[in-house]
Amino acid sequence: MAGVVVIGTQWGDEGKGRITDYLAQRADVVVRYQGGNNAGHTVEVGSKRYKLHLIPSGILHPGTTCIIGNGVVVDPIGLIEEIDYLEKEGIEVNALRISDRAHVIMPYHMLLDGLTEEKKGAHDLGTTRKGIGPAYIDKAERMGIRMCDLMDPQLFEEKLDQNLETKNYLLERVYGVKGFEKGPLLENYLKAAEKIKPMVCDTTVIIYEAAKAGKNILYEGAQGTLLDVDLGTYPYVTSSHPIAGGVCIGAGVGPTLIDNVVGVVKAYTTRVGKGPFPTELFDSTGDYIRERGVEYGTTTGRPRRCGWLDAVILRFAVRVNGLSHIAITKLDTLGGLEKVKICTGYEYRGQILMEFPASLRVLAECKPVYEELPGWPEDISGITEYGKLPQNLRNYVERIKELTQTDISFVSVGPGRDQGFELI
Ligand code: 2SA
Ligand code: MG
Repeated sequence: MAGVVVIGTQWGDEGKGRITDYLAQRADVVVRYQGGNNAGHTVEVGSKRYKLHLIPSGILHPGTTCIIGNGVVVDPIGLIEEIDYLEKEGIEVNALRISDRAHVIMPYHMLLDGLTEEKKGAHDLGTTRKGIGPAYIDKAERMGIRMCDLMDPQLFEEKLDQNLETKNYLLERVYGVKGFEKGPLLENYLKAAEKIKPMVCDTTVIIYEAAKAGKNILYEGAQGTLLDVDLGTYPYVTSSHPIAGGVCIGAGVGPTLIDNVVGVVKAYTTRVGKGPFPTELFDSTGDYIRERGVEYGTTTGRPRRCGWLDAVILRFAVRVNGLSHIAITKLDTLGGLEKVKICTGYEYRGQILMEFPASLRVLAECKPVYEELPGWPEDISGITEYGKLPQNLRNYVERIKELTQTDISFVSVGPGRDQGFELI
């Protein structure tokens, strides 16, 4: 396995948590490299369902070192809540490490996230309001507070003073809302710092040494390719790099130490938040998929927009991530439909586009060109062998392989650990 990256090929929620959980059985180290607690990964183990936001899914495997890398933005209060939740569930978190270079999400980031969205009115992005964008803005503007700063009370106070000066100016003079008082903020954050201090370190050393020792390292992406700030459907994107290239920067590891990139493909497409979505369904099939697939945001509870699988997007994801393999999830959700469709190209002003366009104006005008395949009405819940799954389901998988020219390494037909099939 060596260095393996798991990324989302669509707009997030492809079931990466499930695939990571599966691969984590063999991993020594699992690393999150971007995003923050805007992510929502659902993993089912037996009859238990775990919802993770910031902590790598590898935490559910005892003995696996879990790393929150430098490219992640960390809300320390949210992190402690997640640690407490896992501990209450009887999960050990001793093997969690947090990069001393990771940036800290502050309460003013969350407030500004909401205020900016409201100010944008009809042009809002539909963010999770977790402060992700504003925290990455501060990082790029070189105003951010990092974990290593938070661990040093005096330095933290200095940085907080500097930040509150500009943030309170913005909040009070531009948005007309009350700014933050230093006292309670300082107290809460220093208390949180004390709790997470034993976990904060230079995580690049752990990763490098593990890679050199031939250990298995899994890099767990959050969100998806089309939410990447450079390659996604900008501006309807998140502020980080969910694509495979984000691993090098966000984990502090060189490309020579990465061996494989697995792209997770949900058997259909979903999106939360705004922005064009060519294969979106507004009819009862869309509702059928949403209800059967429980397509509601893990973090915000928002209903997800649902549509057919889009091979234009998949080919784009294969290219920009250099995918070596594809893992297909949630094929069971499409069960019961008489016919299923795959978009193979876009019709745009009388032309057929085969590549995903940069301009959202173009994308908004694209009409999907579909091919139709027969569905699989059979009950597949008890099937434990890939070869025993309905022929039509396997044909659908085969068609994805042809359209993407990429090997399918894993197929899942349910959330349970026994409902997945390794194909290679
Ligand atoms: P943000 O909060 O700045 O990252 O929002 C910017 C856009 O990125 C989208 N985004 C997501 N899309 C899918 N899943 C995400 N995680 C949660 C989940 C989301 C939830 O697993 O369901 O619970 O609603 C996620 N995080 C960010 C977001 O919708 C914006 O379009
Ligand atoms: Mg999710």
